[in-house]
Amino acid sequence: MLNLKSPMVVVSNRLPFVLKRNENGELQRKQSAGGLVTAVAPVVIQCGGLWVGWPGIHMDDPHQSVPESDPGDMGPSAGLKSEQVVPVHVEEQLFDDYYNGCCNATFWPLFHSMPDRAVFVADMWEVRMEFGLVRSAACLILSAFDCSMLGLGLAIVNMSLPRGQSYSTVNVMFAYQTVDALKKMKMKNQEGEERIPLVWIHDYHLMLAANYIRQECEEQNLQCKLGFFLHIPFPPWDIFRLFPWDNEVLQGILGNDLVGFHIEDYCRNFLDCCQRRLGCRVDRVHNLVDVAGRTVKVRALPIGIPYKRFEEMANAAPRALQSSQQIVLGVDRLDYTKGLVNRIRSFERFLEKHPEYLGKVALLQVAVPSRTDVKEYQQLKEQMDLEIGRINGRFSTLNWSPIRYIYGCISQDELAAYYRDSSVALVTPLRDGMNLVAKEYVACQVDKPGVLILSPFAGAGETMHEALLVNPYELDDVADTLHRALTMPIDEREMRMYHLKKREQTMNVDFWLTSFLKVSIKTFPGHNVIGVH
Ligand code: ADQ
Repeated sequence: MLNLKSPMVVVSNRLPFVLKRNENGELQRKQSAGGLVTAVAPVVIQCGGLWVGWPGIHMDDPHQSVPESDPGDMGPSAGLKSEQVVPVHVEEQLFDDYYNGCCNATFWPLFHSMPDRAVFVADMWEVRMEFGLVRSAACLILSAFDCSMLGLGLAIVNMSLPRGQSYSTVNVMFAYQTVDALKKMKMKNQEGEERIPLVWIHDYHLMLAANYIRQECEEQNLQCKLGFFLHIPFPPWDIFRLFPWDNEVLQGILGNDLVGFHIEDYCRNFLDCCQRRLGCRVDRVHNLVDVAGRTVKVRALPIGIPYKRFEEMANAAPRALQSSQQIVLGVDRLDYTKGLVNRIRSFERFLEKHPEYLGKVALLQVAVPSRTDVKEYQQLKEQMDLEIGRINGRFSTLNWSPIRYIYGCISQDELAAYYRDSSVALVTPLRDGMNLVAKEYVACQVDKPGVLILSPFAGAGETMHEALLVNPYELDDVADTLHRALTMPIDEREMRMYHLKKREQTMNVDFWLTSFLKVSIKTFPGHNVIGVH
């Protein structure tokens, strides 16, 4: 059980829910159910903390407050009171430039070591504008919002902020809102003890926010500690240095006191970059970086899943797959990093090599629509449709098709049943920070266990040693490994799954959160800000 003495302020691109309008036009919360929200929201609620993020909707009146959750809402962030939520309203065009332009068109492919897909446009980044100027502009926008002068706010966005400053401007807006909320927080508890808030910034959307928060807090004589967690890989120096403004990103991340990555490899990459690009003194034994008179702690903190919840869902869910065929399962966001096209081509290769499986095995691919307004993602969808159509056209019979394809979101219960009832999970991203699907599959093996096939290019490949590891670029390797999985004796499956389950059960999402907080305590000695019981 986690019990925080000091408040935690989570800063992430999105709030733990999105706002939607109901048929009467009223705003309502729609819960997000990801692992991060499930683990972190209860802690924020318990310690009277805050969650700063984009509400998922562009509001006509940004002055409007976030509604309380519906009375029947049982989601993990339902207990988060309206005053604990700090929505960051960003004008539509600016948000598009920042999110689709810089975050998804530049950082996402680059950090996944796919530089050919990355767009390096000065207009989308350019951060050389003095912090003071960016801040003044952002503050002007926000104060215009405060006065409900939306028209003026938007005019300022269009006039004084060339599109170039989208990433830094939005980071400043998040920082400004965070500091504004910190100002209103009580810094002492009932016993008169100091409560120094821990600000926990998440992911590649907000890599510059820490220094802005730090500077603003110094100016306003406020205290806080800053932690950061990157959910995607941190690439090697040779890839990272392709980004023309690489030093600014490094300095931005180093604005934090504690920096967390999923695995040691990413920590090493980050330390390399700090040393080679910024010339920082780096302690590779203790994973420390010296910068501007401070020491930043860098840690591998692999994220886990709410294991028990998935296990319970798998135990309770009715049978989902009624067919007598064996199912090979893929579950992903439709993203080019997930290796979906390679995967279905590997399955085609498997059918070519093992025609005895025709009519007996099917690949069930569930793909959640993602970033659907981006051209590259639309092209991937078209490519998937074409390839699946081609393979199904080639092998299908009257009663059987080799690939079943669901393009959409499915409920967690249904997902748990799919995991449980599949013989094999094919988790073969070309590159992935961690990959939670591999872990969820393991948690749901409550019946006769299936086999996990996993790419070593996912962070999960670092620890899930009992999975069958395959190179997703080698179609024959994947096809042969799939054959091995389908013919694996039950005792080997049980033995492998036993160890996989044991590890994920322990290293679940609460363990991840506790580890982060424990490192925070050690990072901020003397402040005694957090108690972990
Ligand atoms: P993602 O890239 O989104 O996360 P992943 O870790 O696989 O990737 O998580 C996907 C989540 O979406 C899973 O919880 C899964 O259950 C859910 N999901 C997938 N398909 C679904 C469907 N059709 N319907 C409903 N739910 C579906 C980023 C990084 C990862 C990192 C996580 C957490 O890219 O590498 O593991 O953050 O840090």
